[in-house]
Amino acid sequence: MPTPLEQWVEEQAQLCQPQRIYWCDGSEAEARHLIQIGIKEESINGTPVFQELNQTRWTGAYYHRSHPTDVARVEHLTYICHPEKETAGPNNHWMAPAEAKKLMTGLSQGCMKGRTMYVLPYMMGHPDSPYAKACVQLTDVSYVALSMRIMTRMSQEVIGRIGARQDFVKGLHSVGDFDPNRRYIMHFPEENFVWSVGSGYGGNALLGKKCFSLRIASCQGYREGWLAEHMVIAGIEDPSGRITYVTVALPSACGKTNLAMLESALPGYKVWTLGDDIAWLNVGEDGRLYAINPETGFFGVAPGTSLKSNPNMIRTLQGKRFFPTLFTNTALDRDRNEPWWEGLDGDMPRHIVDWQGKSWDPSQGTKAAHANSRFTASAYNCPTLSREFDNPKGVPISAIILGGRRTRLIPLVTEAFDWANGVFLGARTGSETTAAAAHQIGALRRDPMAMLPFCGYNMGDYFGHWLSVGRRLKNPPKFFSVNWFRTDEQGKFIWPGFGENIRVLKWMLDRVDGKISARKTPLGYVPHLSDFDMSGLNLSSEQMQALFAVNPQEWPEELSDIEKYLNQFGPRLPQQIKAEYAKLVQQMGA
Ligand code: SAT
Ligand code: MN
Repeated sequence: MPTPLEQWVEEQAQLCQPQRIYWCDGSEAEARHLIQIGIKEESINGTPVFQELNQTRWTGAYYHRSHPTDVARVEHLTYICHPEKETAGPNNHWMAPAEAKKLMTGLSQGCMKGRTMYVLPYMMGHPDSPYAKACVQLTDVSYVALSMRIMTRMSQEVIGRIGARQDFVKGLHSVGDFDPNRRYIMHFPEENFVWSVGSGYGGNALLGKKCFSLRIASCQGYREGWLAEHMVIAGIEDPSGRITYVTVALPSACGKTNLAMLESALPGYKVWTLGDDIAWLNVGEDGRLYAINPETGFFGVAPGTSLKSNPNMIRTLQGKRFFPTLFTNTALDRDRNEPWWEGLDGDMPRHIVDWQGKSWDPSQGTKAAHANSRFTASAYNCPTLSREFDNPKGVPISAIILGGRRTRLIPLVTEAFDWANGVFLGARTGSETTAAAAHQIGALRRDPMAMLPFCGYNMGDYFGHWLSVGRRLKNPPKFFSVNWFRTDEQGKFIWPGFGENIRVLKWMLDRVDGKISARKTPLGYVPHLSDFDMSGLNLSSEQMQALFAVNPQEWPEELSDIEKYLNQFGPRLPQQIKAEYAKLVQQMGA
């Protein structure tokens, strides 16, 4: 008798008709073998799936060039298929499950002909964690199989763990023919199933990542009483050696990875990395909020990553412990056979090949690396990895930090008045858009808790769920908002960011510990300038004031935009959030 898993794999194989089926065991030997297959046997758009890079400076590094139309998440082709449209909410594209299955069945008929179907058994979360989930993804490209080995805990033991169960998390992925018109990412939360065709890009193809660990898992969390969030998890060690754990939500490409492995500009402080993208939050037995990172790797933006912006990431990328490290759509230094991107340290190489494989020179006015070019690297190569990384229980969280990219209005840091005010702060957060998804860059969009593209159900209910988790906590974390991106009259960023962000974290720790008071504004508490550690940093007091300014006369437009945004959730918007909005309006004197 085949197990439910074997039977499911067989059914998908009948639909997709691969030439062969390959069950992965997640071992390093297998990874080395798959690299060779990607170099010698598989290609995309006529280019081999992998190219070996200079192994002296970049141990275990391989280069991948995507199909030119396949460089980012496609939110307009991403659907959440609940039986009822209302459950998906105005924040999601919706399709009825039966219709979506019919469409996807048509697109998947024979889509793996002549190719290998890789079966990837993996855990999201440490296998010993009560919060972990057993999953299986099918894919038809070695790049995805290897990326999943880096990003998840892939092993054959998962198969035994699934055993006779039917309810394991399922993902079916094929790159299809890369036709953008035949590209869809479909989610079936009621069946723990993701079905993705037509793209090999991270967020569309590594189905354990945004698709499962955020969109589907957020629905599981809603049913089961926990939260799946788009958040960094980090430990901040103070000079006494005590470590305080925080989570941080920022939209894609706003510096989450840099923050997760920040190298402190303040002596005595140190940041320990637990995750750069996803946090699962559970109420622990002691009534505190605990976070685990379901992933084991970083899928980060390459351009701008340097020894200055993120030295620990550069060290991670050159790490030797875990094989392999992948670079996707960066440029190449042709002479040294090394990855290169705008913002990397050192002199510009003499001969650069751009992300599309063409010879490049700076006078062209184009970028050599794609703006959303990425690296995929194991957390086990990270020199600042927290010793709690594999703790099945996770770490207790003292602060939840929310932010976006705002050139105006929003102070460098504020502290919410209480939990409900913090959830409202999350609900009203907006951000100027970046290159991580295929849309206009620089426009303002509301992105509550940085979850807009990732919340798998109605966001009105999501705000209510956050409020209800808060009611179960005995010792709730404080909420903070951050904005590294405020500009001056000349349009220049006021705050230096990067390693200096530790100053903001330090202020938060002092607030969490009840060591200092703060100044009340309509948006929450902001620092007294005298409490904010500016030692060794050259910012004038006018600049500091500009960073923390809250000017009610600038707010009417923002307030009405927030109201318009929240109103789309109609009766699903919790009363408490409406009350928080009313309070803000009143305090702004609008
Ligand atoms: O969605 S991805 O995981 O590909 C990257 C991102 O947008 O954060
Ligand atoms: Mn992300």
